[in-house]
Amino acid sequence: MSEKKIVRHYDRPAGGWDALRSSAKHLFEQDIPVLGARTLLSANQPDGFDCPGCAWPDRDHTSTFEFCENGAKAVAAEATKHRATPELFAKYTVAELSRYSDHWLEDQGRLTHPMRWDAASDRYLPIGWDEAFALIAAHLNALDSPDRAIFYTSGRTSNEAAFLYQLFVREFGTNNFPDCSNMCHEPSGTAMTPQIGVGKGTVSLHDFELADAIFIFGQNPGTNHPRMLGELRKASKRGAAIVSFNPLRERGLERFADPQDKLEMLSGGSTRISSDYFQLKIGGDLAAIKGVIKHVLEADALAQREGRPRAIDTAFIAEHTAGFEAFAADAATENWTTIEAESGLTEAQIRRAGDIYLKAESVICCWGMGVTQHKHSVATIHMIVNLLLLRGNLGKPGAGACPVRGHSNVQGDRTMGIYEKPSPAFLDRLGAVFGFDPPREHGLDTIGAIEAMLDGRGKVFFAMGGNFATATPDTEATHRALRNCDLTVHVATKLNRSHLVHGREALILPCLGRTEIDVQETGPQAVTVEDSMSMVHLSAGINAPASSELLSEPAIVARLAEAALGSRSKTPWRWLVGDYGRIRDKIAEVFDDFRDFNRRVAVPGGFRLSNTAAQRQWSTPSGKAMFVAHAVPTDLPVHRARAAAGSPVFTLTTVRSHDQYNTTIYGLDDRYRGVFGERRVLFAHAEDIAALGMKAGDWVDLESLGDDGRRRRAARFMLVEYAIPRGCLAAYYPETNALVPLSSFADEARTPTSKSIPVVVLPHAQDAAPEAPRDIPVAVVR
Ligand SMILES: Nc1nc2c(c(=O)[nH]1)N[C@H]1C(S)=C(S)[C@@H](COP(=O)(O)OP(=O)(O)OC[C@H]3O[C@@H](n4cnc5c(=O)[nH]c(N)nc54)[C@H](O)[C@@H]3O)O[C@H]1N2
Ligand SMILES: Nc1nc2c(c(=O)[nH]1)N[C@H]1C(S)=C(S)[C@@H](COP(=O)(O)OP(=O)(O)OC[C@H]3O[C@@H](n4cnc5c(=O)[nH]c(N)nc54)[C@H](O)[C@@H]3O)O[C@H]1N2
Ligand SMILES: [Mo]
Repeated sequence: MSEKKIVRHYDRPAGGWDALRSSAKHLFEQDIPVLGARTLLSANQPDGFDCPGCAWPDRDHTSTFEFCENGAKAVAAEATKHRATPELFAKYTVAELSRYSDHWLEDQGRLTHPMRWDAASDRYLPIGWDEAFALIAAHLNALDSPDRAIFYTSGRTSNEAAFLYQLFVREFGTNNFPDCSNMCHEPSGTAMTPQIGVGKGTVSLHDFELADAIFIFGQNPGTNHPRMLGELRKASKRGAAIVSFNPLRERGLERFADPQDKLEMLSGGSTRISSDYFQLKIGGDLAAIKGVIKHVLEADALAQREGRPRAIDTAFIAEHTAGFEAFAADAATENWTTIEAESGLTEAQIRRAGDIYLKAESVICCWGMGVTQHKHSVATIHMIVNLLLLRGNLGKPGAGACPVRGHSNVQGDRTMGIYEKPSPAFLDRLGAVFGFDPPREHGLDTIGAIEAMLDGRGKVFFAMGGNFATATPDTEATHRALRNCDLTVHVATKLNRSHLVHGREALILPCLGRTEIDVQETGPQAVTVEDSMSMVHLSAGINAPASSELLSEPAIVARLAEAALGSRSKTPWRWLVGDYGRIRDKIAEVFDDFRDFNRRVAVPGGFRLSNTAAQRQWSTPSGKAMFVAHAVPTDLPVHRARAAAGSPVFTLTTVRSHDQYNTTIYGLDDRYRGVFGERRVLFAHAEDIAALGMKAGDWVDLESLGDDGRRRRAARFMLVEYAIPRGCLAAYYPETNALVPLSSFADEARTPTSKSIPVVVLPHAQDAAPEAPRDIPVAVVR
């Protein structure tokens, strides 16, 4: 950990020697000798495990090891030699543990024993597995309705574990499946399913080799999908245009030195990534894209008048789409003044982006959290797809939609049925294969689950991974919700805040991680995962388990199902987990796409799930891909807060630093943004800092202005000058989650609006200081 707080300009490219140094440092801090880093070399290899870092696909799984700094950190975090044993829990009460920072909790290492919270001593004490399952079963079976129980999933869970988990929960009788997707790419599925008939991306890695232009909206691949930089670098080198839309200057979108390229490393060279970088306003994407669309339509009108070839793909539009006329008419009426004001870009900048789009024969549009965590996220994604449809950039080589997923198996978990709104056809099939009548009523999503726990409808909270207490919005409300439960249970690899914010009874169930050997009745097992481009492949751990007490996630589900369902269930739970190939055979019976699953996944690299939109078949009600019109929104919570408040209201976006994995804090540095040793920072434009009468280095508090009229506060952030548009601010997630009202979410998708929070900036009030987490030095060293 860096001890010094320093803010300085980072002038090097992303990647390079600093990336190698940083990986070595993180391995060292977890007491993993670099020479023994066999673990690392097995990431994303045909006979190794799938990297738990992100959902970016591997360039053919048989290639040599692809170096990725943040993949190395994710692997090191799991393969750490540190252990959170019963001795740790004996030493501290839960109240004492709660005073430590998330970074410290994470650093205690891998959980080794199932633990039960003891109210009398306020300590977690060891408990046997059978006893733990009996306790959960007793709680579940005492509920007056299965819908009183809530089953959360984070996105690292394998297909096999997820499939068994949803089966158990549905046999138990509920569709209450909040998951991390609800806070992540939910709007992507919500937008694309009715629009093009699939809720997933349509491109493969091969398309990245062919694209003439790649548009990237709201994504920071240098930190969150470092292997994507390799693809972008190659695209840049062969002359493809790479166009970034991002309010923040992100080094990874500017320049990259590939640690795998000897010449680049030795010469100190690097490759330019973005050919054009548009620093739009936070939440300005819809306006910007609509402007690009206007430009394309105007160019087409001009081409028609002048008798030149059309600028839009009229044949594609006629054959494959519906709604074009109304959509084009709507785009014509949107005026440039609104587009400029809401996007923060000039008409000339937008027209330039439009010209790049027009010049390219094949275009890929990628997007991440910068697009999905706003009130108008679904509309923005519709607009991205509209843009693609205009020139037939869907279902042709080098083109398509690419929502870049987060967690390494978040897409697979959904495919396996972790969804609160399952389709009747899926439920029919599941019921037929397993001989039961699945519940039909839709279940709770993440926000719905918090509301239900708050008002007493939700009584048992069970989490398959993740860190619900910290990842969710409205921290104060969420914590109250969890504490209001009769029982909270967390299946986890590492200690985190959610284990400390617990119900009247509480359990921590430690599980195997993906890097570890998982031995069941028929020997070592492999699991499967699905990446962001719908490739399904095997993953097998290579390390000895962190503790002999650990169970695998599938085994935990099976034993819990036996305890809770007893003779009610016809499913042979023990037999299924005896050999994960048996689970895969059942998956194949339920999902046509997984026919012959075991054989097809045995091939190195696995197989790709079918994607109708990529084949220009539109599984929509109309049988066509839909153009969907939306006005540029001018009445968002931020607009309303601005109109109502006297003082200047900023739009705050919450982002990941380079040293974190969601709520897991690996370290206190954010190298590419030039911040070291401090996470409580607030990135702001120099002129905004001056206008506030403040200077860089000053400490401030943030207050959000929610539509519910309540002011939520997050205290003590250090101002940092940054290349960001005026009126916009950025700070890290999860320190700022307390500012997001539970009632503020994306239309239709209900994703918390973590990327557009109306806030005011106040001088730091000493009395508002949160109790300083113990491992962070409080004095400012500049
Ligand atoms: N190392 C590492 N890897 C990860 C993760 C991690 O925490 N650490 N998390 C994983 C997960 S679950 C996910 S979902 C992904 C997340 O990966 P990303 O989608 O890259 O996530 P963020 O860091 O939240 O921020 C995205 C980018 O959006 C920009 N942005 C913010 N607001 C706006 C806006 O209004 N418009 C536009 N155009 N841009 C905006 C920010 O400046 C930032 O560059 O990464 C996955 N991979
Ligand atoms: N303000 C704000 N809030 C956000 C976001 C944001 O950008 N801004 N991003 C949102 C997004 S995109 C996401 S995906 C969510 C993430 O929400 P979550 O998925 O709930 O959170 P994580 O931090 O990824 O979960 C980390 C924990 O998972 C456990 N874990 C790790 N590996 C395993 C495993 O193999 N098995 C099991 N059982 N447990 C494991 C460890 O105990 C670790 O502490 O947060 C969301 N919240
Ligand atoms: Mo995510």
